[in-house]
Amino acid sequence: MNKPLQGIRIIDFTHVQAGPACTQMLAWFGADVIKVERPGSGDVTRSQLRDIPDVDALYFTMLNSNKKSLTLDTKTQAGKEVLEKLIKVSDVMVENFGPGALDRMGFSWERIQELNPKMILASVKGFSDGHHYEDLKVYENVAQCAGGAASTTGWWDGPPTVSSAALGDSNTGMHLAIGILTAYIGRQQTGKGQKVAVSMQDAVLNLCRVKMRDQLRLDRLGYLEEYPQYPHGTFSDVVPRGGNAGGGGQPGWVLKCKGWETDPNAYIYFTVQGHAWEPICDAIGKPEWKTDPNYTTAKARQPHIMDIFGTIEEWLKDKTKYEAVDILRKFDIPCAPVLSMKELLNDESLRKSGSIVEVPHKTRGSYFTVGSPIKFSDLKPEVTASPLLGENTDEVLSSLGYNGDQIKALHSDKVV
Ligand code: CAO
Repeated sequence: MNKPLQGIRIIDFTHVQAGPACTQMLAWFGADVIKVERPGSGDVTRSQLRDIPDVDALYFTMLNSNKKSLTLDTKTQAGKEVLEKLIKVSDVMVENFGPGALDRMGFSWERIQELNPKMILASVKGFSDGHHYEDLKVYENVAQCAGGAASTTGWWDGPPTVSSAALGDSNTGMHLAIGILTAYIGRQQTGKGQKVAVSMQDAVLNLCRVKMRDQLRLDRLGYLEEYPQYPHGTFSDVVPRGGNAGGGGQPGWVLKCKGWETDPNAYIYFTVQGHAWEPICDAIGKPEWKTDPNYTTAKARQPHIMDIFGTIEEWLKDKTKYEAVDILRKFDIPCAPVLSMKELLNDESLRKSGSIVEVPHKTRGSYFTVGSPIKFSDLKPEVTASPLLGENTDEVLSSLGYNGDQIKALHSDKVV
């Protein structure tokens, strides 16, 4: 079966994580993604955090599967000519260089449009065009701090805290992928390409929207009833860090299970869903709470919600996180074990669904990586290995009309 994005040619001028995560996903769904890399070194992640000497690092392999690699020094005249030819026959160019780098290279949006008016140019930057920080280079944690995630994550008596989920990087890449596909559909209507840009700050903020909701509520009310600070603590004029609080309308907390003293992940997340109160009482052996007015409504429970969680922890003392979830699932209580990366890697369901896949690689042997988190009824994305540096250089050059001698000359001049 043809993959839906088959026939879409993407120049992948990306590096590190935000851009590569975007183009990898489009490659999974069938796009022909050609990663353009500096000769000799390539994407910096090829050599960052290596676990095997001289072999592409897992940092690179997990963000660049299903792609081709073209080495090209785009600062040389001959390199620019190759890139121009490539732009003329491609649909999309994705880049996440520092601010102004593409312009300095001679490929401004105006120039790209001259070369190919149908081209979609997709960019990731730390901050949006015209923002007072638009000149800043940005990495993951910088974006988490600038987008509101860090100030609202962690403990109220500790510093702002970043998440290990790549809210700044991969999340921005996912936003960009939606933008690219939207522009591509738009092009089918207008015949014209357009520039698509996502800033890492905006992408983080978009995911932190409930915290903006809380700021607006705090401005009006002076308190936030679902936060651990309510009703016994104090609120300032900014959204506080709420620890592991539920954050929505349903209180929740991370609770200790059997073995927590030695196992850092012997915990479950437990949610007190309003309409599931009676099943909760039955599950944890507290049937008397079903009729006690101190417990029957969410409002009545909130002032002593931490004591309620303490009682549930007592109940969890002799149960592993898996045993606990197996009991609670029978009562329809939203919960899950806290899973370590080791447990996730060995999770049979994730392997079966293709969310974690094993991929053969030319120099590494086989390696595990994430597969598509998006599942389709008529498409099974297959993950293939990331390319070696320059693995497809000659193939791409000859598809652009370069003959053997010309390709040889580009190699000997170190243009490719
Ligand atoms: N041939 C020749 N030159 C190349 C090239 C190639 N194939 N590919 C890149 N370059 C050059 C660029 O032209 C640029 O040169 P100048 O600065 O002289 O114009 C340089 O390499 C790349 O610069 P950079 O600013 O992108 O790289 P950096 O390592 O200094 O910064 C980063 C990295 C990520 C901070 C920066 O790229 C950035 O802010 N990107 C936008 C935000 C982003 O995506 N961040 C997330 C990264 S994932 O954590």
